[in-house]
Amino acid sequence: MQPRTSLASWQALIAHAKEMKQQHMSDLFKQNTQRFEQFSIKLAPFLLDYSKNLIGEQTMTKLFDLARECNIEDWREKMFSGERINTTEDRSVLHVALRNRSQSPMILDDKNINTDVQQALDQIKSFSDKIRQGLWKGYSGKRITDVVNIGVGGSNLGPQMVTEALKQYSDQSVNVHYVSNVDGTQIANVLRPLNPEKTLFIVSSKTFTTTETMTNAKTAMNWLVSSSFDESSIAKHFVAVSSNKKNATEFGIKTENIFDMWDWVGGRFSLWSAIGLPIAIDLGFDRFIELLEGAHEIDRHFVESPLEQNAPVILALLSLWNCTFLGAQSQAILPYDQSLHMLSAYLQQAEMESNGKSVNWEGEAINYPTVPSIWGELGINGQHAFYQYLHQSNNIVPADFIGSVESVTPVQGHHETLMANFFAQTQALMQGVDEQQVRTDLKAKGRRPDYIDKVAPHKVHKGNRPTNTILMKRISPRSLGSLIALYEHKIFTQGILLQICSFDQWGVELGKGLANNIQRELTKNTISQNHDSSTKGLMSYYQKSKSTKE
Ligand code: G6Q
Repeated sequence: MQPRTSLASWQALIAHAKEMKQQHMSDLFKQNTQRFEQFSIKLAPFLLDYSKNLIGEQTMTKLFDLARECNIEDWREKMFSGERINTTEDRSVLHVALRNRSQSPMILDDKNINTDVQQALDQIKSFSDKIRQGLWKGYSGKRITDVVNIGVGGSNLGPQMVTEALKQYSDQSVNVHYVSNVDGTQIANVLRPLNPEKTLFIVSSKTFTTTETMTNAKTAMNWLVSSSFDESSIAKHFVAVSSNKKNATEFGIKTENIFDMWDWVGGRFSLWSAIGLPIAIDLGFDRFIELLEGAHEIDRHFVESPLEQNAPVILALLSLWNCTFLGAQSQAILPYDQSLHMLSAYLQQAEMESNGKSVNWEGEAINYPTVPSIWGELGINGQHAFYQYLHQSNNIVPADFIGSVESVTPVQGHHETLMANFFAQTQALMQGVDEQQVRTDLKAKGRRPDYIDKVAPHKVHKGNRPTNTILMKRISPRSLGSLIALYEHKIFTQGILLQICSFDQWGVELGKGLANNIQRELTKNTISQNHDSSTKGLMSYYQKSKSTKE
């Protein structure tokens, strides 16, 4: 297939990148006092300032030319109209239908799937209301006080990230917990303070085959039955979210307790479906709908705005510019809002599982750098840890800074300190501090010339490090929905620009099968001679150490 490198706009960007590498952003800001106005977008849920990137007007023109040569608008239309753009799995990609609040028809295989979505929402409402109002009783007639979501990856990260982000909106009528790790320590710690009579489990697994989730679910069932002494209690304490009803039923979950999922919703895009059940239980159904509405608002923006004003498209183009054309290899997500403390983990999955691939749609090798690795941490914590690397290492790490105008939990004197850091960091990453400035500052502090000569090079900050700033008004179900959808569409656009199948995850599937053989050997205390010497050596050490008493 025609590689992206053969496009005129791609070649123009390669040449342009060479020129731009000679520029410093602080000069660009001096030359053009309108940079902020020119390179920022104000939308209802947030402001996106992308002026602190190594870009000029020409850069953006060339990037938009590329977007047009890549037919971004046609691809967007294909996704929203239910074409099977997940070609390797032969599936449509319609998570946008889950939050289609305008009710415009979403047609899949000649059927309007809005009806299915509405039924699922009705089921979520009815169930979450019952739990929250104490009408759903456990086996001994007591109301449910604790809900434990058992799931991993896409069946965990989205709901948990949202629950954590919107803690202040929870009335705590029910406590929601998450178990994702098959390390027994996690489930043991979660269950220790809980009462089986008042605990309900949601087993979230699209495939209902994921070993880690099944193992945790079995442990939870045993925990319940060892208290109730009655297998029929499972019906009152277990529900499932899955597209594999057969497996869920065989596992022991009643058909009427199974919430549907569809193959046109990818795991990492599924928090808008019944996978979001713990969110609805924690916050109430109305708040869950607000989350969907916020996402829908950005869906409309993505579909209706011209590319030049389209926030997800711009974020995708800038990622491409920074990584493929300027050579950055990783990207940091740096929230300055405690609510978003799980955002980088969530986006790590969303972007890396979607676009961390090296062949194009036809399976041909891609011979140019594609997407960065995504990492990050709350900004303030990062400042006292890895920001050293961001400011002074030889590797340039583009970063998204995300903050809020208002805190959801205002505490006198805190927010201004937080936000002062937020603004100061992107300024410093952009401007840097040159040697002359360092020397002047040291001299002003009365330092001796020999000390200045010795220390000055260490205090130079080259600057010219790209950042995007996303400034939310306030974290709320609605604005969080918008923020997540912004990144979802960025990732979609990035995949199209790079010709990557964004909606499969063969690397994850590989992991799902890999451990099975070894697990059998570990259980039987044997080691296959077919393993390499390292794996054999490690397994042998493990097995011997287990049987050795200290
Ligand atoms: C997400 C991935 C992956 C998946 C988990 C759990 O897009 O496919 O993270 O969500 O592996 O899978 P199940 O929901 O099938 O248990």
